[in-house]
Amino acid sequence: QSVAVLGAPFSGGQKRRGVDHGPKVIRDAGLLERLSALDYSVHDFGDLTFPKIENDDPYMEVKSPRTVGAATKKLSGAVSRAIGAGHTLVMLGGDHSLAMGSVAGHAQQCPDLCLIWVDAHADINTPMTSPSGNLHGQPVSFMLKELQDKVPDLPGFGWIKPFLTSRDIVYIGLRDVDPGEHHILKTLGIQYFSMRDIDRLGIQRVMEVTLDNLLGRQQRPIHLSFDIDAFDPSLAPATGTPVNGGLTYREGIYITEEIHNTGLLSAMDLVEVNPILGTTPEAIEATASLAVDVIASSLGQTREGAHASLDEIP
Ligand code: DIR
Ligand code: MN
Ligand code: MN
Ligand code: MN
Repeated sequence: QSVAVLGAPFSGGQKRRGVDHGPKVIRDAGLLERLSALDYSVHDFGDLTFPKIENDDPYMEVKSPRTVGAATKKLSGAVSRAIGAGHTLVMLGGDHSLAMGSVAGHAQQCPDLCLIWVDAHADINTPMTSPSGNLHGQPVSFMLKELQDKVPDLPGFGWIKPFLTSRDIVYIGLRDVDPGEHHILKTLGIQYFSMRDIDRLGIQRVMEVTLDNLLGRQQRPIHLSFDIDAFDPSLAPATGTPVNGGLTYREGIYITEEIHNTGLLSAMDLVEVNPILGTTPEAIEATASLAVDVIASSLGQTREGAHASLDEIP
C-alpha cells in the first residue's frame, strides 16, 4: 500500500493570499510521519510550481481564468500519473479550484469514480451564476455533464471536458449555498446533506445513505474532496470563508472513518487551509493539525486502536 503526497501551493481561485502556504503547514504538522506510522510507504512528490501568467484579464466577472486553467491542467497531469503508478493520492491545497485538476486527473485513470464533497459550500456556481467571480466557488460546474451547456469556454479551460453525472456526487456539510447553486442542486437532483440534514438524521445515517447511493449498485473508486471550512470555525479558524455551525470534530472523523472502511478511497484533496488567516499561532496549528487528522483517518487511522497481528501479548 503506497500513498503519494502532492502539494499544490495555489491561491488563484480566490482573493485572499496565504492559502498557497497550506501544503507547508500541513506537512509541518507531521503529515508524512503520521502516514508512515499507518504502515504506508509514503512517496512525497513535493510541491508543484505554478508559473505566473501575465495579463490574465477577467472573463466577464470570472477572475484569473488563465492562471486557474493552467494550474488545474498541470495538477490533473500529476494526479493522473501518481494514480496510474498505483498510489493512493493525497493532494494538499491550495484553494478549492484545484479540485478541477485533481478530480479530472483521477477520472483519467478511473473513469467510474464517484465524488464525496465535504464543504460548507457547494462550489457548483457556473461562471454565469457566480456572485463573486472566484473560481474556487465553481469547480464542480466544470465536471458535470449536465452543466456542459451552462459553462462557457473560458480562456485556459480548453483542456477540461465534463466527466461526471449528477448521480456520481454527494455533498456533506453544506450551510452557505448561493441561489444559483441551490437551483442547480434541486433541478439536477444532486444528493446533499446540509448541516440541517446532519442535525436531523445524525452523521451515522448520513454516511449510510451517502455510501449506499454511490456504491450500492457497483463498487467503484472514491474521490474525497475535503474543504477544511466544512468544520466549525472554532475548530478550523485558519481558512478563507468560515461559516458558523459546521461539523464537529467527531462528525468529521466519522465521515473519514466510514470512507476508509469502504476500502475504495483512491484519491483525496485537503484544501483551503490558510495560515495567514489564523489570528494566533495556536489557531494556525489547530487548523493544520485537524487537516492531518482528517487525512490520517481517511487512510485508516482509527479511534478504537489497531494492531498488526494476533501474536501473543508480550
Ligand atoms: C461562494 C463562496 N459560494 C462563491 N464559495 C466558497 O464565491 O461562489 N467556496 N467559499 O469554498
Ligand atoms: Mn470548497
Ligand atoms: Mn468551502
Ligand atoms: Mn485499512
